[in-house]
Amino acid sequence: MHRAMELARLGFGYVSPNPMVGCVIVHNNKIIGEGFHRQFGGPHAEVNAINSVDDKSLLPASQVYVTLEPCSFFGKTPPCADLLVKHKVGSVFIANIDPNPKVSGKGIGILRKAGIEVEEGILEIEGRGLNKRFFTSFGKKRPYVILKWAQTADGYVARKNFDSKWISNKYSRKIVHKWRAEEDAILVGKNTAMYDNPNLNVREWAGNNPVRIVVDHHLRLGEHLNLFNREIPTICYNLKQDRQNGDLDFVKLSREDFLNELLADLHQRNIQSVMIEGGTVTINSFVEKGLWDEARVFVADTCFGEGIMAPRLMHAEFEGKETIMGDTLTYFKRNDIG
Ligand code: AOF
Ligand code: ZN
Repeated sequence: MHRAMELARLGFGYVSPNPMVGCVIVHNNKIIGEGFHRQFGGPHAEVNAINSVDDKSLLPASQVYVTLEPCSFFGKTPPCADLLVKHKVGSVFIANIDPNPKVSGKGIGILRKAGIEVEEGILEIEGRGLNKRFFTSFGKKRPYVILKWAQTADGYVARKNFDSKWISNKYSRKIVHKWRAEEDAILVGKNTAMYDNPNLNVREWAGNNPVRIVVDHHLRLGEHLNLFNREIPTICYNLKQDRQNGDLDFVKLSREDFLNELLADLHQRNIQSVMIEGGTVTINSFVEKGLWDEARVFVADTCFGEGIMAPRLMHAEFEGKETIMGDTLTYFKRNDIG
C-alpha cells in the first residue's frame, strides 16, 4: 500500500478534481503490475495496473492494493470494480472508501457480491492526507484552503509603502511556483493585486497554471493589471456586479457572507483547493472565519523595522519546519477543535 501511495502521488497537479490513486498487483509476494491515475479524464489506476500485467492468468491468484475504493459508475471511464470482477482478481486491499456519493461503498459492494475478498482501511490516515483536497471538497463542500506568506524576522510582509520585494530568497520563490502548479486556484486581495501587480502564473516550475482569483469589493482595480490580461482564467469577486467577459469573470457576493459564498462558488466550479497568497487583510479575514486548513510561512533573516504587519494565525498547530538557504519555512495546520 505504501508503494501504491507513492505511485498515486505521481499524479499530483494533473488529476484534479479527481483524486490521486495508485494501484499495485502482487502475486506470490512479487509485484507483477503497477499503475496510477495520470491525468484527469484518463484511465484510472486499476486500469493502468491491470494493463501492465504481462501474464493475466496470474490475476485470480493475485492481491490488488489500491489507495481508493474502485469506482462503480460510468464517468469519463467505465467502472473499475467491474474490471476487477472480470479478471477475477483474488483479493482487494483498499486504503479509503471513495467519498464521492456515486461510489461510496458501491464499489466494495460489487467486489464482495462477486465473491472477491475485500479489506479496507489499510493506511487510511495516510490516504486521507494524500487526498486532503478531494476529501475536504466532499466533506466540507468547499475547497481546501492553504495560506501562504513571507515575512521578515521582525514580522512585516511589506514596507510602509507596500513594497514587498526581496523578503524571501529565490529558492523559496521557486518553491512557491511549484506549489502554484499543485493547486486548482490562487487568490489575492485588492492591495496585493494593486501594489505587487502579480501575474500569479507558474513560471519557475513545470506544471499547470491555477485559476487566478482576486477579491476587489468595490471594483477599484484597473483592468491594465497583469491579473486581468486574460492569459489564464480569472475570477474577480466583488460587491457590485456579475459580468462575464471571456476568461474574466466578475462575481457579485453579499457583504454579510462574502467568504463563505466565495468558497461555495469555487466549490460549484469544481475547484478543490485554493492557495491564498496575501495580503495581510485578506489572509486575516480567512483566519477570523476559521476558513483555512493549512499555512506555509517563510521567515527571512532580514528586518524592516516598520511596515505592514504579517497575518496572525488562530488555532494553529505546528506541523514542521525546514530551512531554505537562510529562509525558515514553517508549516501549520488548523486545529479543528478551535
Ligand atoms: C478509481 N480509480 O484511479 C480514480 C477514481 O470521470 P471518471 O470516470 O474519471 O471518474 C472520476 C471519479 O472516479 C472520481 O470522482 C472518483 O470518485 C473516482 N476516482 N476511482 O477507481 C481511480 N481516480
Ligand atoms: Zn475507477
